[in-house]
Amino acid sequence: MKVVMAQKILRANQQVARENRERLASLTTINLISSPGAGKTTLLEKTIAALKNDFQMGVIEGDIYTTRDAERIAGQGVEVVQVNTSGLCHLDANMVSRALNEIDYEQLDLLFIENVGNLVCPAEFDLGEDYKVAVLSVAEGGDKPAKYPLVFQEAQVVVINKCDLLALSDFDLDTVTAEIKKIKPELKIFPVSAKTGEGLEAWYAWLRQVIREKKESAMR
Ligand SMILES: Nc1nc2c(ncn2[C@@H]2O[C@H](COP(=O)(O)OP(=O)(O)O)[C@@H](O)[C@H]2O)c(=O)[nH]1
Ligand SMILES: [Mg+2]
Repeated sequence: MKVVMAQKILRANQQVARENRERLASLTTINLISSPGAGKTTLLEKTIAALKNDFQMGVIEGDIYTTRDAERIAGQGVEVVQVNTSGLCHLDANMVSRALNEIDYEQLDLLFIENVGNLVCPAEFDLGEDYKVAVLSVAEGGDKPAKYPLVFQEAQVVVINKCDLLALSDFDLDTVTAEIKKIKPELKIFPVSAKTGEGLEAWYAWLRQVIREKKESAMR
């Protein structure tokens, strides 16, 4: 019975995700997924500060109970909508649909969705995004891709954050990169430190590229 229920929920989610994708046809939407504390909000703060002169950005902040991340993002001067899941461990397409009713998304170039901190559940739910970006941090240990492969299978991009801590840990960047590629060879990987800024230029360049590509395809 449980399996049938889960399939029904996922099928219903897929339908709403398709509707979200249609609504978001003119902008780029990025769904950020990671364990709690990997650095999603810090990466967003840095990214918004770096790109806000060139692009209109908005953020949907998923959180279980608090508004702390939304307050951090609002400090960057972009439009932010908070979604509290009241205990649920992931965002679903319905929650994003309701959040879209609260944001003037048609005037945006780039919409970030910070998912609830969890490396497992969010991977199953299509929100209508263009890209899922998995954020893995050096502090979590290099075994996480092999232990939680689904999020890496579903993602198109992996940001390996907290590279400033590499020298202090046994996280081996080459080994972990190889493990990630074993799960999905075409994944793009950006080793960065959201704290020091190391590696972020390549991440920004990728964002600029996908924003341009989406606009071109929307005009066709
Ligand atoms: N050393 C280091 N700490 C970081 C980095 N990025 C984020 N942090 C810290 O990690 C903690 C969690 O970051 P946060 O952005 O809230 O993670 P989130 O839960 O994924 O949104 C905070 O104390 C950040 O200051 C980084 O690149 N290097
Ligand atoms: Mg956060």
